[in-house]
Amino acid sequence: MEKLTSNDLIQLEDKHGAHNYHPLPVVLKEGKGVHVWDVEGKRYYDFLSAYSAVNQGHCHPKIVGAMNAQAETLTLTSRAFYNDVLGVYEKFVTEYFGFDKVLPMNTGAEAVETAIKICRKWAYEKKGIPENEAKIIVCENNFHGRTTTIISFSNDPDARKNFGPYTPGFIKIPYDDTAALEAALNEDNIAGFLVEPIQGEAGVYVPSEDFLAKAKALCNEHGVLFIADEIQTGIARTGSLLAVCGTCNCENKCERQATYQEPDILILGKALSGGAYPVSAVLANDEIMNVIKPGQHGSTFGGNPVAGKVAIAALEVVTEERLMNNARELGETFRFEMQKLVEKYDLLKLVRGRGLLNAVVINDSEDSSTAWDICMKLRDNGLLAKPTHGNIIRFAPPLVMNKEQLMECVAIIDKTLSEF
Ligand code: IF1
Repeated sequence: MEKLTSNDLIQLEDKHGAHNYHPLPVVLKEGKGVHVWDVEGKRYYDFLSAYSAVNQGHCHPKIVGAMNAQAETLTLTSRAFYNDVLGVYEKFVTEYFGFDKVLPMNTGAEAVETAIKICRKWAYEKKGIPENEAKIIVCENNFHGRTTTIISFSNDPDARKNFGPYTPGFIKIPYDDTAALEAALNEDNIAGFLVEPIQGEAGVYVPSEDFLAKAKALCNEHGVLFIADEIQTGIARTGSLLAVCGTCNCENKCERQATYQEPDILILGKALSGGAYPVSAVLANDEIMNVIKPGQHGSTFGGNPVAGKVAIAALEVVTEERLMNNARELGETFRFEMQKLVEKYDLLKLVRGRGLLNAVVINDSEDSSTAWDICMKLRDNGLLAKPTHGNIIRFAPPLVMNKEQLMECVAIIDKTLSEF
């Protein structure tokens, strides 16, 4: 079979695949660390990291090694039987994040759905909310996944239009608005508050320093579960193990620092596997997690041996390679350098973010193609990034990047902007 070019492969996807994405026109063939290569052999810096799933870098040898070894031994037993990996993984991950129990799933959306089910069941069986009356507070401009229930509480028209009828039982408040949260908490039958510690897809909105602490305290006061969706912000991306840790600079794991707002339910995904395999997880303590009894929730692949081994390796890499500290230090450097470009180019309006989850806002209208055009030029200059909504470009390289590579990327961004 003759070698397929990038265009051949784009045509294949266009003809045979659903058109549920509009990718940047680049066809990737290989990844290693902070780099990816296209079909023609051109090398790029990856500044998206598969939406923060590849925090540990592409094809990390320790993670791939763990996956391959388990894949040749036992890939899947289902939960109809026990296996020799799941319990070991469950102990590892619950101790790593400091919770009694974990419910293992596969994708982020499945984990969010699982958290919603646990929260509702807890509300009926522990809090005494009348059945089918539980309400969960969410934030405007949230992104928690693409299932019908999750898009039911989205306000993004693209994510929800013509997918009705919608799941009831959700109340929306503005993000980072403690007063609105307090008002909503005073309504009847509130079971939980589901929140992204930083709103990723909305455009990397970092809330006020005290928002999460106040939200957690208010939820405690009202007997409502504080549910943190750390699928994108977790696993060292924001410069600490979890974004709910606020400003703590944990060396290896989340010490119980003053700023650490322990969620009642913690939702993880993406970099939990380093991008090697679909692994997600819901963590909670016994008084919440034990509402789930045998036969009440599950998944064919949830907690499979490959996922367990991959996740252990992925989390060990975070600790061994001090990715929290690297993300924190490089993130500060990146925002400092981007601020200089904001002052240099009126094309850049502002830079914001925490750790290595950052975004720049382009000084043009939401519906202009400028952000896209800049990403196309960045691609030509060897750096891959993609706009989120309209005029915002997210910059999120793998957390294994070093300072020299980061400065080379800053130079690429500078050069690209000078070409506009
Ligand atoms: C897409 C971005 C979107 C997430 C948070 C749950 C999920 C995600 C905070 C669901 C997934 C992905 C999905 C992907 C693009 C990307 C994304 F914000 F990361 F950029 F869409 F908003 N909670 N985010 O970020 O996890 O089921 O995908 O494993 O759907 O286009 P999933």
